[in-house]
Amino acid sequence: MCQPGIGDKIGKKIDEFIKTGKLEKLEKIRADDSTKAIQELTRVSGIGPAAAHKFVEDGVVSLEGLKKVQERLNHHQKIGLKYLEEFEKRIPRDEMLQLQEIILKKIEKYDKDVIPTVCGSFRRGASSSGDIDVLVTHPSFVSTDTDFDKKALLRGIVDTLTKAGFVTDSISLGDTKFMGVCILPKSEKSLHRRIDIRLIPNDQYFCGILYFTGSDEFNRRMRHEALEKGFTLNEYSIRPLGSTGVPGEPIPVSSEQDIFEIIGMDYKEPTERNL
Ligand code: DCP
Ligand code: MG
Ligand code: MN
Repeated sequence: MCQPGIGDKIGKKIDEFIKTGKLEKLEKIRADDSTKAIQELTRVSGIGPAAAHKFVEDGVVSLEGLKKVQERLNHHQKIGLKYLEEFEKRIPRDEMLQLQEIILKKIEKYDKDVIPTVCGSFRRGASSSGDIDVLVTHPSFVSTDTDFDKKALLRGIVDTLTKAGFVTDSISLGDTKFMGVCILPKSEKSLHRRIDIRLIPNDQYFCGILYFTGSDEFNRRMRHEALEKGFTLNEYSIRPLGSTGVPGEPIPVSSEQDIFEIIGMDYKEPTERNL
């Protein structure tokens, strides 16, 4: 359909638009733009791909745009936006050691029976970490006990760390999981860091520590190895699989070594779990 003033290229585009109602090349540019926008928005802690997609659909396509619609952000996302640059910086090991010292000291002072362990990449000996993953347990908290006041214990720990000027913000506080923000108190140039504290029943502590020490790839391989030996392993327990594939009761364990032994694996130190 060549008309005077309309070249072959444009003519083809007009044909395509009339036939399909859209232009493939334009659609591709649009898709690229929204992929970029989604990537930018997911830099904010609390904004996953689904939430980012929704913002983009509504025309919010940049961090600048996001700042203008604060009222549409939930509490987690507000904190994520507030500390965006700081959360993107990794935590040097030297600072992790100082953060750990405060955590252990303050928790010990609050309740000497509470056992805290800093897990994640830090426990694997990493030279820097993305966040702080803390697991705590208490001798009188077992998974079968429904009377133990978990909420009071976790709240007590969080309050203590907040009063110390260590925890600066709470993202969420449940019965057994706190997500928040912390900083080295009285240190001028230190940054706000993401911290998670999980309260784990005593009988599940070692499966919890194993899981939250990672790496996630190491966990995948170990779970796979467990299955091959007829066990199912997760962050709570290790259980034998019967011939029908139905998991039995959790096997009692009193160390990480026990878990490796049950599976018939050589023990791996946390520093050997960097897969
Ligand atoms: N984990 C897992 N599978 C996931 C997420 C987490 O097995 N999908 C476990 C293994 C991780 C641990 O939880 O090591 C902590 O999760 P992080 O995301 O904090 O990962 P790391 O601490 O290993 O790395 P980073 O330094 O980035 O925080
Ligand atoms: Mg971590
Ligand atoms: Mn983490």
